[in-house]
Amino acid sequence: MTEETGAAIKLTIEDGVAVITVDNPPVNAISQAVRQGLVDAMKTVAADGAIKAAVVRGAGNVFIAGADVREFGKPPMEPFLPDVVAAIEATDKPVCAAIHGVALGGGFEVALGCHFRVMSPKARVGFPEVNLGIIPGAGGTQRLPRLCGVEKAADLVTSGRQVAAREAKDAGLIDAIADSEEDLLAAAKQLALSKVGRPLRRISELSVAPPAAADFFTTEKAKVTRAARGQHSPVRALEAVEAAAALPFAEGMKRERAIFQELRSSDQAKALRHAFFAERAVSKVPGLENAKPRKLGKLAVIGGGTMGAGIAVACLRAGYPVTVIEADEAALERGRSNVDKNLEGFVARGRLTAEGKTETMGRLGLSLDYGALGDADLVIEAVFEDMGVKKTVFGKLDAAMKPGAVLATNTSYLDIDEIAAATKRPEDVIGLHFFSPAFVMRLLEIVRPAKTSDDIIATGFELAKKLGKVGVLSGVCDGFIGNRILAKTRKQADYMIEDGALPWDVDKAMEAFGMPMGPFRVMDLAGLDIAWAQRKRTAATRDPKERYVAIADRLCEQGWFGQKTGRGWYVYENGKPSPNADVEKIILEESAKKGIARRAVSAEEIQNRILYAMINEGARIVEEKIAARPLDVDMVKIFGYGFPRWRGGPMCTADIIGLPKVLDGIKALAASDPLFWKPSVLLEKLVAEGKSFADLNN
Ligand code: 3H9
Repeated sequence: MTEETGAAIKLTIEDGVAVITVDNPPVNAISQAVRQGLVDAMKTVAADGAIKAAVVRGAGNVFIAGADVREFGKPPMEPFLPDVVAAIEATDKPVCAAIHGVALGGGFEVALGCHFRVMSPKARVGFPEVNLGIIPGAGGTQRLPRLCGVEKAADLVTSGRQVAAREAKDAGLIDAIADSEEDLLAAAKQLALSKVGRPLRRISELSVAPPAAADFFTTEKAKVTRAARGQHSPVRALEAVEAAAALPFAEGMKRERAIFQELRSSDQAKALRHAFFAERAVSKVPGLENAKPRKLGKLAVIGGGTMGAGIAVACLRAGYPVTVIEADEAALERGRSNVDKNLEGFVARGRLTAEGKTETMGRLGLSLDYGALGDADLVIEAVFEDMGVKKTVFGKLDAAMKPGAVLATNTSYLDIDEIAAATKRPEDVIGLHFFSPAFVMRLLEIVRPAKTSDDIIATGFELAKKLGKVGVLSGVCDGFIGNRILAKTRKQADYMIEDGALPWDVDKAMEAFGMPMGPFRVMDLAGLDIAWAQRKRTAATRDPKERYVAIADRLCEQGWFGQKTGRGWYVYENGKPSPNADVEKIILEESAKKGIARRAVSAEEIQNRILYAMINEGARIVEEKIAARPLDVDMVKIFGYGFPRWRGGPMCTADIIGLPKVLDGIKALAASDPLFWKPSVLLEKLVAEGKSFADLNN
């Protein structure tokens, strides 16, 4: 018998067991209809004498992915999830959750309301709420410690990490693991039936064992706060677990609900929701809906230096065979050794076995001959950043690659239209801009030259997905989206040290803002020599009216290139940075040379000048259609430059601050530096129309 209790929930009775299926594609998110359907199903279970037990399961690929995040910005609608979970738990017939795919957030809370849980071997459970700026809000923080202790519960709710079936079973989160996904329903039904007439264990009725260490919550709070870098939700999730240990269940539930509701409407939650949806929208570029990616079987990389080898490793790790081409035997051997070293790093971190490494190295081909590229479907050029060199390489690629192959360049700054013009097939040329280390950094800028066909762009996105990266489409311009913004923020950082701040003041302020590293520490890490060479190359064409800060040049003249020389903005001893006192002297001299009366620059001013520089340039990038939408800029900054995800990216931050306030701030800064702080036309237009960047994302 099948009973429709609402479109999202189906109930069938099989062998005396009510099989309650949540069917709300694509991920069975708990919408109002799902909540209502579950309550109605529980009423049927209670009332129908033919039903002896029940199983809750999900249709499609997952059990339940959680509450419907799209409902979060709207007024809450009854029935509320804590009541739904309580209704399941209160049922006096055994209820078992049959978990396949994932049970996340509210989905896991529904499972914890059931009296028993069976998982398929490949399923995962977890509470990812902190990543959305909230905490579990339907009893997760209260039931979890009752099942697995406060230590494990604190780990799971503060990290948001997902747990595989084995770990879940060992921690007592589930009762059994089915032999296979096919056996899951039968196993759940059998378990539920075997408990008919026996006393049922309701998690809410269990007590919470106190932590093994008396100071657990104090030390854990310090640890979580440090790791969260300004994000509130992990610390608040810990607070809810602490409440579970201190209060009776009903009181703990009230505490959890209060924190959940407070966070749900917070700016951080808004920003993290934006990041969640933007991460999924970024590959859905307007106008490219019908473009089909080309086949990606074999890949090739030109150049085995740091970047080329890094790209090769990223591709090898994704399972592709990769051929690396170098100019001579010595360079080829260096390339092989670079790949080997990088893979060894994965082995050392326990992320690759020794056999896995051997297998991976077995897929690496090395050659001096472009003739080895005949069967490659896509090649990524990663040679020296020089137009002449790149054009020569592309001429050779044009001759060597089969028709239909994708010819990509990893250039960071050069004009790809010009590179494409060196071939007879500019429609097959694309930019694939990786970030170093290429096997770690998630961002891939997919750069679209004028003549490139849509299916080549789609192939770029397909490769990004296969490599586990976030692909963002960018038009051709100097620095594309990311480095173009970086150039502006670097200038502001330079101006501020000439105005009165010191590099470590700037770094401290930006780290307090939520960046993993301040701009001067990043420069030391990347090496000051690269930007120095670039400045020397572009010196002749620099706008003479533009303010030029020579401090970094003076460091480079001393041979202080940052970490690799042990000295840059900072001095490195045993890898640890401390402020370079000689740098301070140089800065004071340079300010004096220009007659600048140094003044105190507050942390707030530092943060605003860097943030507003990002926002204004980001707006120009959207205005010029280099980025399709503001969300593309946000994704570049979050995945390539460490912009705090909980701020949603610079464009989302601008919306949260309010565009009129941002524009006023930019205009105020323009009073002393009108050349730099010319407000973006788009920003002015949005303010005039009372709109936000988010309006352009939809
Ligand atoms: C929560 O549960 C709070 C409760 O504690 C308290 C309540 C009182 N809602 O990722 P995909 C969409 S908070 C709405 O590409 P995959 C997604 O936008 C929630 N929509 O697939 C996409 O739409 P589109 C805690 C959602 O196979 C489509 O589904 N849970 C939700 O790579 C496919 O998604 C989470 O944070 C949602 N909850 O990965 C889990 N989830 O096609 C979040 C997904 O229009 N979800 N969508 O772009 C995930 O981690 C992954 O989506 C999942 C599937 C692993 C499930």
